[in-house]
Amino acid sequence: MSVVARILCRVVDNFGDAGVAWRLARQLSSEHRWRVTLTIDQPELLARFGGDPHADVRVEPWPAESGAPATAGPAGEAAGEAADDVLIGAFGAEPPPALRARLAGGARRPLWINLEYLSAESWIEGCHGLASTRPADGAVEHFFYPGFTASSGGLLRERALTGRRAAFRGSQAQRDFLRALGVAPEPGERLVTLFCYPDAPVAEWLDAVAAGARPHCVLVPEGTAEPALGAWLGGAPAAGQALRRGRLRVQRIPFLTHDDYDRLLWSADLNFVRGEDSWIRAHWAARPFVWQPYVQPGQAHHVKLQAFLDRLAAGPQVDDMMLAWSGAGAIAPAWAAFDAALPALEPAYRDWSAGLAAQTDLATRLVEFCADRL
Ligand code: TRH
Repeated sequence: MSVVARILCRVVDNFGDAGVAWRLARQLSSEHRWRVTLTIDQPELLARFGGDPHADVRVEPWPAESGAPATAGPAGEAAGEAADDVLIGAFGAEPPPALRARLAGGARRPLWINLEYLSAESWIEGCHGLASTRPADGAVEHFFYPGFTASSGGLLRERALTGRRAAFRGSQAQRDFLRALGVAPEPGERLVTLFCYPDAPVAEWLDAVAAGARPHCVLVPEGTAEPALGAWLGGAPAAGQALRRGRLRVQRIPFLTHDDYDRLLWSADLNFVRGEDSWIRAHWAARPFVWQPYVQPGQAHHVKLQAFLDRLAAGPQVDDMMLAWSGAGAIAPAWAAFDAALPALEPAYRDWSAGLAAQTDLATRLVEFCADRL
């Protein structure tokens, strides 16, 4: 019997909440044959990520406060539609009132799961899988924590992903992909992608790269680091246009679909990523990356970053670079050391990625978690 599931997503900001919810919805549908509805308050964001010919996800806008999605309750059931078996609130999304009422009791109340944000901190292992009963009405919420260890909820990774990456790298398809983007790497050039938050030290880093010994081409998706780029270049490049300074070319590229963003990350020698979803996609490129965590009040993101660096354990050059990229240290010396060490660092990133890819992925863990409780 196919599980009927609903994922609830309310976008806080940026793309990550929608990106993770969409990716999970697609995978539950295409790989686990779940019948998935994604209820989201900004459905227009999904068009930017592209689709999946193997997935059959229904998308519904977030209901007005007084209502609920039609299929969730008796109205939908009367119309011949199955009620939800599983309700997944992404990142603490509280169900709309009518759906929330169904969680309180009744013979067919859905299994309620709160999909948390990813963290490398070890405390999440103690919380993963815990259930909490709401005193007001007895609704039971289950906490599902993505993470880097076998005792956590794991990481999102599609079944065929590493095979697709291996087939793509070095292929004609890769050359065609880069050409279509207007990217023409020059001999000896290091290809870098840049996706970061506005407070990353972009201008200082570009200065350091431009003054360095090795040529670099930095690809920047539109909407990223606009003010810093504009100020540094005296006007940001238009899509496809490359501006050169010293040993550096900077090129603006469009915001890509999920699948093309993967191809971009696989094509680059070094990826700067941020937040949650792009961070994990950079893992699956199995190449060096620099991660900028989502900036939080009170420098809480530095704790998250340090927890990750402790797990990655790739050495002081990596630690110093990622800390400096998040404002904890000077970027120019950190980059100089990281840049020099990069070739030697590649195996550490590759091994880290391979170790994680050998673990069970998040969607499969979630399916097993639900099967034990349904
Ligand atoms: O956009 P983000 O900053 O999202 C963040 C984080 O999720 C953070 O944890 C959360 O608290 C905050 O949102 C509200 O970064 P993230 O997570 O990497 O999400 C970016 C999404 O955009 C991801 O799904 C990949 C996708 N993407 C593309 O599809 N094409 C592109 O060209 C780029 C640059 C990104």
